[in-house]
Amino acid sequence: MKNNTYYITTPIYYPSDNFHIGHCYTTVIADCLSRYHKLKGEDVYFLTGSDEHGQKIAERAAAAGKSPKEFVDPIVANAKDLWKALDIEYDRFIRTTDEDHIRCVQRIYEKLYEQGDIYKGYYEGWYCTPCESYWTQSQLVDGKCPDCGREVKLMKEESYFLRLSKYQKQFEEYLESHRDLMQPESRYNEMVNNFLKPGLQDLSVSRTVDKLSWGIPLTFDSNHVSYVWIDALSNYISAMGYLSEDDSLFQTYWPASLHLVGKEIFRFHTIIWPIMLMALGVAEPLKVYGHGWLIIEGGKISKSLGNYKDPRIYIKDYGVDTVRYFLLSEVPFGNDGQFSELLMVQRRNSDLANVLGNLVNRTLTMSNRYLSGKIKKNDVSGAPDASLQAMINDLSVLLEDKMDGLRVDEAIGVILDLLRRSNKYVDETEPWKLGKDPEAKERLESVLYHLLEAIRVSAIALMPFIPETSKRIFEQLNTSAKSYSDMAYGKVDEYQVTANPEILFERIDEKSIGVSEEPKAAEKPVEESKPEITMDDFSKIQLQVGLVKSCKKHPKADKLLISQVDIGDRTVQIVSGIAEHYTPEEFTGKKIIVITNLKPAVLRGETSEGMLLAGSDGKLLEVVSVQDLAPGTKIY
Ligand code: ME8
Repeated sequence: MKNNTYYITTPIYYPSDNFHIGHCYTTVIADCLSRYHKLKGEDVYFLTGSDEHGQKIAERAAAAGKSPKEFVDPIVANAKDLWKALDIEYDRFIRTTDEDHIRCVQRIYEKLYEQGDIYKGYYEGWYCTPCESYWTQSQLVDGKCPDCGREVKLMKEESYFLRLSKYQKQFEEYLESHRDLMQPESRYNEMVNNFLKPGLQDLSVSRTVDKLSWGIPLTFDSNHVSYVWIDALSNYISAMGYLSEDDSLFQTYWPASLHLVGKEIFRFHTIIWPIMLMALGVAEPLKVYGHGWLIIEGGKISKSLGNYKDPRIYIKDYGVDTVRYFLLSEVPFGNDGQFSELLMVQRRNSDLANVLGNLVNRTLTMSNRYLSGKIKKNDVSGAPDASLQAMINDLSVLLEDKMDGLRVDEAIGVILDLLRRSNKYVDETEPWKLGKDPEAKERLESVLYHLLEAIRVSAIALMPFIPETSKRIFEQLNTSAKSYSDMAYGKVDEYQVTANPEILFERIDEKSIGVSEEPKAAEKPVEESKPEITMDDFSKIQLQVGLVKSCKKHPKADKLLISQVDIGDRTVQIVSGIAEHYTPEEFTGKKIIVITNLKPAVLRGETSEGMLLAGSDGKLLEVVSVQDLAPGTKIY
């Protein structure tokens, strides 16, 4: 097992609607990592798919007058078409309605039930009959249903539970020596402080068929179907044939090298999933990476908000590699980042057209103009050669360092550094002058050879990121030296490049796209400065350090979070418009700065007894926080 293998997964997405650019983000990054490991000669398995059971899909199907399966089939077909358009090279697209998955999930329930890790109990909560939904006490608004505002009643319902609590200690011990499981590291403390320290509750894992019929039937109790996480998470091993007659994939590829997920489902993948596997006696995944969100005009792109275009429109307008390149390079991996069509076009123009495309085009044009496209390796060296050769030879090491550390955006950065250096090399060596000097033919050939080598090695490095472009570059260079071991200077003895170089990326006029969605910096309205104040004015504001003890979403407003904040001598409730930038889990445990003498205000039915300090440039928002000061400390 795990001999030169690499098993990578994306979440299985809900096909409650067509997939959007946020789903493309995770999937393109997973595809890039998968291609990178293949390039290095590893045996890779890449899994993606769809999570098709549950209340929401059942409801949407009913509203459309279809069965759930009839409802999701065209959405899944559409998703597969999108992945094709984006050059996603997966090994399997698993659907939770696939026969082998259903059978595996049933066997997992049976095994856990037989060994006593799933038991029958009662699920208790506040039930809203018209909405057919359970709510916890803290989710209620003024004691009523947060969705429809109607009366709720305390109901008790039979449910099976997974004994998470039994495994807490064993899991904590495991985690001590496997901190690598939770990536990036910053999310480790969040999980430990917010979920493990308060103690794990057993998890409800079934619903009775009268409440939810669109789930996997449990074989030991025909009155129950699976509910949410066991069904979904099991896909990572059901696709490998776990507990089936043919489990050769499982034997070859498990444990997963990397589960790539968005930060909002990190908890399920780093606590519930590892404990489930522990109970099953199956090895833990090696890493789970929780990445940030792509946001659009200050908010998360989401199916329910409907604030997005079909990503295929961008692919059609700008080409698949512009979209892939943007998703892979624009956002510091792990953080939230902005998506807009204008930013995508700007990135294409600045990196793909001006740096990569320009270098390839000018090198091929000069190769044809001065040497009929035939360039041999020679030793006639000049001053800047050594530094360019060193950069070419260092690229694979730098790339490996960034990719193995999952810093995908920085990996693109090191490739761009070589391309920029190469453009500078053209300016330093001035081949157009050498071309006019019959004495300098050999030096000219050496200069062009250096450039072709820089392009070739960069194109190998770019294969996982923009595979179609790399292919076009290899075709124009007419070279077969394109494997990972060819990433070194001097691997080609003689080039005969194409006589008809084609432009790789035309520059796109930024004015031609929907610029209204993203005003340029210069066009942004200038915020007026506030009038001068005295020290006296300022001293009226009481600023203190506050520790966020707990936090939840405002049940009636998507943009608001409600936090309980310890300010030393008391706890205050603060309602703030940061839900599109922080999950409640992420925010809990932060030490923030609070204005504690502000007159309380009521925001969408919830009292806010203060205000927190945060900054925003219109795209990103960051709450001001401190490290060591204790709750209640005054800020001057
Ligand atoms: O959570 N930015 O499915 P889902 C970045 N079925 N990534 C985004 C994004 C955005 N704006 N929007 C979505 C589910 N994603 C479950 C998963 S796994 C066993 C079950 C990506 O359709 C990101 O990977 O809500 C996120 O975690 C996932 O889509 C959520 O997809």
